[in-house]
Amino acid sequence: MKTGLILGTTLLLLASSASAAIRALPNGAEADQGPARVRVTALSDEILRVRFARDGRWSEDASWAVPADVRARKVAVTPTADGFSTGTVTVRIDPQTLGLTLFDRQGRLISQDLGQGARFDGASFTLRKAMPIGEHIWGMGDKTGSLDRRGGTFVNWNTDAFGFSPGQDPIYKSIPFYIADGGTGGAYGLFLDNTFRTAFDFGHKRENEIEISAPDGPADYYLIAGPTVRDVVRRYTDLTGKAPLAPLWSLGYQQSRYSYMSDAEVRQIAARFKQERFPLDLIWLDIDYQDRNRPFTVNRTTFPDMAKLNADMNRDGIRLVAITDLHIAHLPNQGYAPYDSGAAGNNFVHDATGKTYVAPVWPGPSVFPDFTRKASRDWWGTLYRQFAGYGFAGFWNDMNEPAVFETPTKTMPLDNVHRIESDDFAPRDALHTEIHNVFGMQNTRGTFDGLKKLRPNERPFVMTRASYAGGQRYAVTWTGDNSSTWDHLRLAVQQQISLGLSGFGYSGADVGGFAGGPSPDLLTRWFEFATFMPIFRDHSAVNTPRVEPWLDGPRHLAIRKRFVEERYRLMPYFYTVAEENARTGDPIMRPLFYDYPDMLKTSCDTQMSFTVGRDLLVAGPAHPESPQLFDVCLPQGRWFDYWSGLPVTGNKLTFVPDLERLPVYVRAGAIVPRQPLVQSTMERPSGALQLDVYPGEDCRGELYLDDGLTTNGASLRQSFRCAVTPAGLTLDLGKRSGGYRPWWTAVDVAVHGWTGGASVRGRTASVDAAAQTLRFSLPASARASRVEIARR
Ligand code: NBV
Repeated sequence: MKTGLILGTTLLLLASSASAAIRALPNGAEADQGPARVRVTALSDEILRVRFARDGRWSEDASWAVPADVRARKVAVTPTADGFSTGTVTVRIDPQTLGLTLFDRQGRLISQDLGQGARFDGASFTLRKAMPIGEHIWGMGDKTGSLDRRGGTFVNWNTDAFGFSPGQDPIYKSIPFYIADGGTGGAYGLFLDNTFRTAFDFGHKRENEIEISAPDGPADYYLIAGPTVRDVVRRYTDLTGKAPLAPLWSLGYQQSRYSYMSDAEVRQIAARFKQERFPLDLIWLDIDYQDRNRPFTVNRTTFPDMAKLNADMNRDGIRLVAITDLHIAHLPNQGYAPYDSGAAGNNFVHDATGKTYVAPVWPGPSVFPDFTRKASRDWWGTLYRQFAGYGFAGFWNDMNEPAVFETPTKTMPLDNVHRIESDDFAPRDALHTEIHNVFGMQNTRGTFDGLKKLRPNERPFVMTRASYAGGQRYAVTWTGDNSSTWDHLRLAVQQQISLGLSGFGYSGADVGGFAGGPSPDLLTRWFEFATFMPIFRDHSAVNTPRVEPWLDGPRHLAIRKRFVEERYRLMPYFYTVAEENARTGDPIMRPLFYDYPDMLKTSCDTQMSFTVGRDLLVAGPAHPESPQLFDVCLPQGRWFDYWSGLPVTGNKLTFVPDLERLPVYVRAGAIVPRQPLVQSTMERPSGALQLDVYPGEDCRGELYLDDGLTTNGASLRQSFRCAVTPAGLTLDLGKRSGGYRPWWTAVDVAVHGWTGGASVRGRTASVDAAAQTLRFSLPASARASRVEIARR
């Protein structure tokens, strides 16, 4: 029985006699059931925060993932009989169970709780959501298995997983965020902001049901309405932050190995790249440059002059990145400054008895900075002063799950104590059970913030192995210690797509595999795929066969080089997509359904297909190791073959696998900016900017450019449009915005799919009939201009 409606106050009583009241809040609603209480608030029309108080008391309103100013966002809502509506969604709270149902404004179901809104049992709780038949589940970060998480069950616990198998769980990262795609009300996202060892079951235990559980910590989650997957990803990154635009060089080719042992060896590697004219931007220094594996030291015998090595490499267009593990060697009063300064500031994690926790890692007995204290992160940041001075371009935070040797748990004891003093957390002690999953993320935050202080105008580059939701604000990531198998090549595609949907737009996997040794064909294929992936780093373990690109003879080298060169030619497009990622959250490497939802229903096996931005589609064979014919399915609409520039007939093609070729397509309607080949992004391209125009629907392209390095420098933005007209084609070059002066003075345009003669601005233009390509040049101009192209 409805008992009352008091408008004009914050109290809206709509309870039946048997159930609790639903109280309206200016930005949401609250309800009680026994001692439990739920509060649903709207941060925006599409992002709702759901919090439970198990015994009437709210857990602390603080978060590592969602910054305080974001949590403070609110929009006014309209109270309804059993909940409220925002501009886009309606929430109903069942007063009996505190279960939530979310609808769009047309009344279509987005998400629905099963049973209680949250079931509490001691410190633990469980949430249950309906997962209608046909709904796909994406996200959850770097987890293995298939891209669609439906049917799977996952645990979030950052784990050093050397040589992990393609089904292993958990591995390095914890991103308790999924996207449910395919319900009647469109896609939604759910982010559980709980750092404990949470578990997600997507219909494994009970069909058509999602069960989320946590052993402890806040029942505090965000529901993000779509309706598209793109909407959800963008909003998830509104919530947890965008990955800042990384330096341009991070998109270049990167060479690494666990065991580049000396200055001389690094120089030899660099010289060989130069000799082969194989483009290269980065060489990574793994732990072997250090003195007895002690972080922030250099072995002066093997690396006598780090500053000179950096400077000499830079002269050849190569930058160096150094590993800096977080475990500090336990060497009291032995002149090892990282230990002594850390101990002086009480910066290390304590054990259960309050003593500094000491345990073995690479340097032997080690201590672990307490990254949950801002003061300790600040101190950690200062450790980079000398290395930044040497000229290292970026840093690599490994082992930060944290990995600990000689213990079956591979990490520190769960009752170790962290002293949180950060953000809007109340200063308090927290057990490792709570901090474990954010330890790596806070490690990278210390590194990132430290580098910003040391080089205020430069974009910090940090790569991390472990992280948590929101960690994309501080570091890019890679998938850890994979193996040299075809399954791992497949897995890398899946994991990197998934990471992109989970906020980490920049990711890489060790090309060729870390553990083991790839066959020549596997390494070549991996190069081909990695050409189109965000981070392209060839890396391998010590005591495995070497995998520098020239190692399998001239044929393989030539293929690998051809692909890497193509990536450098595509750099303007890549960088533009990277900037889009930083601004919008749209991943660099995307599943086909991101921009082409019809691909969810394709009959082809597309597990090795993805797009770079919206316009480039890589359609790799699902089983590149197999000699079997394979099918490529393209999304609705027309496509061009990227390599030949010719239009494709039909949307389903069949190929004979060929190691020399990776099928890549361009959307008809794309305008792709490219550049002349360079050997490193440090080299200024000489010649014209190339614009490849692929006429079709919604014809447009973008270009973003800046110095690739600094944070507040000038930039350049330009949009291009084209339209098919009765006479031929018009190409609009938009007005350039921003003050950055580009390297080109001319623009070479190639219009693909052109048959017959042509005149451009009234003058006869040259058409390559076999390639169906019309080419002409324009002087580069900052002003908007239109080019009329007529058929002749
Ligand atoms: O620092 C050595 C390696 C590194 O090469 C690898 O990429 C990391 O994932 N590191 C792990 C430590 C131990 C590897 C067995």
